[in-house]
Amino acid sequence: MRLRVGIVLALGAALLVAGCGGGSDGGTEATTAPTTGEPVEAGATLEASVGPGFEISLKTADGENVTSLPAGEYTIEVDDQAEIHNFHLTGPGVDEDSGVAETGTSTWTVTFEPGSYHYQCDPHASSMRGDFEVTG
Ligand SMILES: [Cu+2]
Repeated sequence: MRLRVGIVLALGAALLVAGCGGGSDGGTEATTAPTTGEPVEAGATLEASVGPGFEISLKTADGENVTSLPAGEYTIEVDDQAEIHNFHLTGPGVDEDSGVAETGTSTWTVTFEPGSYHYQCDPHASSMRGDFEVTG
């Protein structure tokens, strides 16, 4: 028993030393990955959501808020969860609106060109809004 504990401690000490060595050469696994998620590629499916509360969002499949995208064609799955809100997406070549009174899901196919895009709920545009950039 005593011997076994000694071996475990020795192993632990060896791992600690190895861990320190890795860190000092700027190690690979120890580095904390940035939390920006995978880069989105053209052709991806995005998820637009509005309601049921005063919430609106456009997210990637990974659940990250969309802030910039490469130009190209995208599929947007829209989930409009309230009769008092709409999801209205505008920008170069795009003007899609889920309708305030309408609810439910729909799928849009859009082509984003380089420039600034904006989405909002029209009745609550001062607070329910978002923007993203499309790069060439
Ligand atoms: Cu609204």
